[in-house]
This record gives sequence, C-alpha cells and structure tokens, in this order.
Amino acid sequence: MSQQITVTEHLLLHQKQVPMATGRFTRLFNELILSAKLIHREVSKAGLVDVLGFTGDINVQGEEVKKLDEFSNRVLIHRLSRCGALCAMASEENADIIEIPDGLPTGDYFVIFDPLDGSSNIDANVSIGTIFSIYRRKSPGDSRLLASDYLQQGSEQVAAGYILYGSSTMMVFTTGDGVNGFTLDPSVGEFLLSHPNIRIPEQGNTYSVNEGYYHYWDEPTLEVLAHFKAAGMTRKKPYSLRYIGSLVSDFHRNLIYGGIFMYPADSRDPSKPSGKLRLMCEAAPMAFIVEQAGGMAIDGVNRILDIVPQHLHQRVPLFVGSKKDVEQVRAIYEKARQA
Ligand code: P6P
Repeated sequence: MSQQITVTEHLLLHQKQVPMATGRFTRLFNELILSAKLIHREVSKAGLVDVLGFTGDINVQGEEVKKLDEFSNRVLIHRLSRCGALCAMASEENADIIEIPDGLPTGDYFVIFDPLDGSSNIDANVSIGTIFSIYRRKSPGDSRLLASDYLQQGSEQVAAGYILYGSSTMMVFTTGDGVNGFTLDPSVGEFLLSHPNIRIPEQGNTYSVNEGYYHYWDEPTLEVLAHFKAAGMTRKKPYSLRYIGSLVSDFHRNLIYGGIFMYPADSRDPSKPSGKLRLMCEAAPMAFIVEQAGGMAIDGVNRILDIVPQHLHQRVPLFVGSKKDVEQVRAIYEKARQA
C-alpha cells in the first residue's frame, strides 16, 4: 500500500518544522480544506440540481454572479470567520475588507480569495477553481487594522494555493517550501498527497491566451504573440495554443506540462487598462506557486511578487509559467521600453 499522506498530516509535519508555528495556521488551513470539500460537493452535482444559472446579482467586478459563485463565497466567509486565526479577509466577490464578526476569535493572518474563478464556465461543465492567498498582518495584533496590513506585495505571502474542481478535485499549494498537490478521494473525504514537490518544466510547448483580443493589443504584445506563433519555424516543434478561459485550469495544465499563460493589458475597456486579472486574488498567488515550482511570473517587465497593491481589486497584466518562455516575453517588452 503506497504511503497515503493526508493534507492535514502534511501540514502538521510542516508545522513541526516551523518553530513559531502556533497551530493557528493549521486551523486556518483546515477551514480552507473543509470549504474545498463543501464546494466540491456542490460543483460536482451542479448539473443535477437547480444550482445553475444566475442569481441576478452583480459583483464588484461588474460580473453576473452565478449561484455557485455566491454559495462558494458564503462557505469560505462562514468557515474562515470561525478559524480563530484571521484579522480580516477579502473576496473577489466583495468590494471591501470582510471583518471578523464580534465575539469570534481573531488572529494575525489575512486571507484573500477568489471563491470560484472561471465561473462563467460552470454551465458548460468546464473545470473551475478556488484561489487563495495568505499574509500575516504587520501591525500589532491588538491594534486597529491598517491598509498596510493587507495591501502587501506578493513576496510577503505566507502561503498560496488553489483548488481545481476538474476530472478530480485537487488542492495545490505552497507555504514557501516547494509546491505539493493533493487529490480528493471522495470515498474517504480526504485530500491525499498525489503530486509531491511539483516542478514546472523550464520551457513548455503551450501558450495560453485569448487571441480574440488581438486587435486590442499594443505593438510589443503583438510581437510576443508572433514569437510563440512563429516558434515552429525555428525549433523542432511548434507551440500549441491551449486556452480554457478558466485561469486555474490553464495554469494547472502549464504547471504540470510546461507552458505560459498570458493575459496582457488590452484597450477593450478603458476602466480596465491593465487587463482583467486581479493582482491580489489571482496573479500574486499564482506567481508565488509558479516561482516555488521553478517558474516565473511578470506583468510584462516587473516581477509580480514585487508589485505593491494600491487597492484590493487592482488589476495587472499577467505572464506566468515556464521560466524560459516568460523570459522571452520580458525581453520583448524590455526592448520596446528602451526603443
Ligand atoms: P476572458 C474567469 O472569468 C477569469 O477571471 C479567469 O479564470 C480566466 O483566465 C479569464 O477570466 C478569462 O477571461 O476575457 O478570456 O474570457
């Protein structure tokens, strides 16, 4: 029988190796694990009950909120409020910081999450995901929470991860000591270590981007796309275009097989000059994971993990994946900047 290590055992083992670990981090993570199981249960039966369709509400991003989005957001807020480890939290679905209700225990961690990323794919039964990012507050625990406690650059993350609700449900995360993947065994209700020490190939054969926005990109971005499209002329094998429209799915495939995911800035919407993806609840957690797996993440020029957010829902262009592929992108944007 292969050694079956549950995600909780893995965390407890990790906790023993971190001298100042108080167990609160493990309790926080256990609430994330329970939330993942609750969301998995609803997502896996979405087609069977009247969970599909819109609630008729609009979230802070101006996007129609689907019922599973709303359910996932409620589950995470409810469970995390009770873990006794948070000073506050934030969600892609909520405009402002979510405070811990009076009477519930608090702590020094801050979590920001996208409860169900890629949710526009729910009705088509395409894989979707939950993304989370954990920081430790900077100011003393008994003082008022400051913006600098949560508007922290990605390199300050204590942990980051995602749950992918796909052909199987997987939890992939890092606490700064490599990346590990756990697959849910629904028959026992446990996430079991299935992908220890994930490393992204140094160069891939896949690029992921929505080429439908071609006419909204600037010259350097068009040059970046031309690079990947023309690669087959100069190397044995052309790149393949793979784009699901669900960040967690596209990212996970590239993490395992190698490749690059790109969401460049575009001129479609003047209110979103930096593209669609959010720095704190999408780009920064994915950047932490990919760097821990040996990859790279930039906004075209700058390292994603060095960007200090000015507000919770700040958007950022994202180029993330195999190191050599992302370095090609940076070289093209750097050249354009110096021209
Ligand atoms: P587009 C989903 O809405 C999401 O935030 C990411 O999961 C995904 O990568 C991206 O948007 C898809 O955006 O503009 O290509 O539909």
